[in-house]
Formats: sequence, structure tokens, C-alpha cells
Amino acid sequence: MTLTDDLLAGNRRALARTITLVENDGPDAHAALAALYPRTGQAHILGVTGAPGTGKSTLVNALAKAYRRRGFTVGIVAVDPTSPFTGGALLGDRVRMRDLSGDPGIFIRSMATRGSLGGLAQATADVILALDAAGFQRVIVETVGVGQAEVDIASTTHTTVVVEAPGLGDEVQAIKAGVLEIADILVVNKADREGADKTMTALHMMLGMGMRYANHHGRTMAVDGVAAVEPAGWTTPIIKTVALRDTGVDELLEAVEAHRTYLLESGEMQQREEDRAHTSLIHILQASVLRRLNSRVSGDHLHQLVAEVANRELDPYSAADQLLPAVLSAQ
Ligand SMILES: Nc1nc2c(ncn2[C@@H]2O[C@H](COP(=O)(O)OP(=O)(O)OP(=O)(O)O)[C@@H](O)[C@H]2O)c(=O)[nH]1
Ligand SMILES: [Mg+2]
Repeated sequence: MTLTDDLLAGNRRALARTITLVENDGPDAHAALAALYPRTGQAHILGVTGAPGTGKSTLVNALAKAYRRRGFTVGIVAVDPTSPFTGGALLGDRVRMRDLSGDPGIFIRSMATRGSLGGLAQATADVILALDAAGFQRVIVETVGVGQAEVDIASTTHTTVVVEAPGLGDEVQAIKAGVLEIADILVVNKADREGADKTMTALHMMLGMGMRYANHHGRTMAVDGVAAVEPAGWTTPIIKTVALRDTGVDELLEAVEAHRTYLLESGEMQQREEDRAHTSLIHILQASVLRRLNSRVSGDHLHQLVAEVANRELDPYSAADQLLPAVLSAQ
């Protein structure tokens, strides 16, 4: 039995080892992913993002439990692009999610970053594939909302949940970060706190102004008031939760499932799958070019070209042209 056979047979250690392999991004990882790929495509992939401390981990924990109560198996990936080395937040995640471990229907993995080549979004996409192949029916990816990173990661998911919380200084954090555009579902967590209603109102106003946002898939999504004239569209729901007390969590689960049904029935799922495939392909090609650059061009040669560009003896495009043959040649 190979590692991938063991994984497909439901062996958790094989899954953990495969994920480690995938994080290290070597040739073995590519072979493993190629073997697993035909067995993927069953999981619904859910991204949960938002500003630090809004309660994402607590909410993911509660949502995973709600899915378990309904008989779904759940894989959880906690991504923290901001602190690759300290691991503090990751440890916190593990502590908070500890009550889920021991359940064979749950698999939790924290990841920080993978070298400089593959990039975190691609590493995340690969870990999702491993969980999907292992048969987890819902995969939840938690990312901290800091900007481009979670927009990238949104392109690896089917449904993006953006979590807000009252009293973070700004009325609506997501607007500033530009994250609202990627939301399929908005959550105002910590609804037990003062200011939750103000945050709800602010979000409703933004969505209700009749504005149409071009989402990250390059299409427009219908918002409040617009859905009536565009029945095929998706109206972004705003859900109040108190993750600590499980309040609103079933509504969130229902919204995710409704979004999944919408994607399947409208044909948008196919479009999202193509977007995901496209993003993945680009990431892989970028990584591959960089890997070849590292292995085929000596550090001295690269440094010499860099120095020439810095000294204005050579422009950067001509320098890149000089390197391309080595990168592109069959070998
Ligand atoms: N009052 C209240 N506190 C909450 C709620 N949900 C989470 N918290 C608390 O908020 C704090 C942060 O929660 P986390 O779940 O770690 O938040 P997070 O968004 O995952 O944080 P990072 O991953 O560090 O960005 C913890 O102390 C939680 O107990 C809630 O609904 N109400
Ligand atoms: Mg967290």
C-alpha cells in the first residue's frame, strides 16, 4: 500500500503525513497530489476570514460541531500568514479547537507558510485537496483578514464567510480591507457586545444601497433590493452570531448550505471550479519558474545581473530576457 492508498482508505496518519509532504512542496508531493486528484471534488470548501480577534476560530469550532451534529465530516485548515515563525496564534487555535480533536469525523491542521516558492495560497489549496480526497465533506479554511492573502485564499474556496465584530474601532472593518467584495455571507459575531446592531446596520446599508459589487470572480453579485430583479443572483445574507454560546451558528450553517445549493443550481459552481483551477495553475507555473531559476542559474550569475540592474548598466526586462532561456529550456 502506498501513502496515498492509505489516505484514501481513511488512515489519519497517512493524511497527516501527506499534508506534511505537501507543505514541503517536493516532487513527492506533486506525485501524491496527482494520484489524489481524481478522488477530489466532493468537498464543499468554505473560507472564514475577518480581522484579528473577531472570533473566527471560535465560530469555526462551533460551526464544525454543528456540521458534526448533522452527520457531516469536517476538515479545518487554520492559516496564519502574518506570523509564520512565532506560532503564537496557531497554538491558540489548537488550544481552542482541542475539544474537537478525538472525533474521527474532524481533522484540524494549522499552517503558517511554505518556503518562498509555492506561496501560502497554493499550499492551502493543496492541503484542501488532501482533505477532500480523504473524504471530508466540508472543509473550513480560517484566514486572518489582512488584505491580499485572504483574497488569494478566497479564490481557493467555494463559499467565503467574512466575520465582523462590534467595537473594533471601525464600524465595518471589511470595507477598509476591501474584503467585503469577496463575501458570500457576512457574519456579525460577538452580537452579545454593545454596538452589534450598529455594525449590522452599517453592513445592511452598504449592501442595501443597491450597489453592485464586482466580486473576486469578476462577476457582479446581487445585493439587497437587486435580487428581486435578478432571480438568478445570490443575496449576501448578514447573520448575527455569538460563537461562544452557539447562537446563530445553525443559521450560518443553513446559509452556507443555501449558498452551495445556489452555486450548484445556477451553474456558478462550474465557474468557481474553473476559477480555482485557473488560480492554481498560475500559482504552480510561477513556483515552477522560480524553482528552475534557483536550480539552473547560479547565485553568482543572478547577483551579477542584479548588480548591473542596480547600477543602471542593464534594464530589468533585458536582465529577465537573459535568464529566460535557462528557465524555459527542456532539461
Ligand atoms: N463576547 C464574545 N466573545 C467572543 C465571541 N466569540 C469569540 N469570542 C472571544 O473573542 C476572542 C477571540 O476569539 P478567536 O476565536 O480566537 O478569534 P479569531 O478571529 O480566531 O482570532 P485570530 O485568529 O487571532 O485572528 C476570544 O477570547 C474568544 O473567546 C462572542 O461571540 N462573544
Ligand atoms: Mg483564529
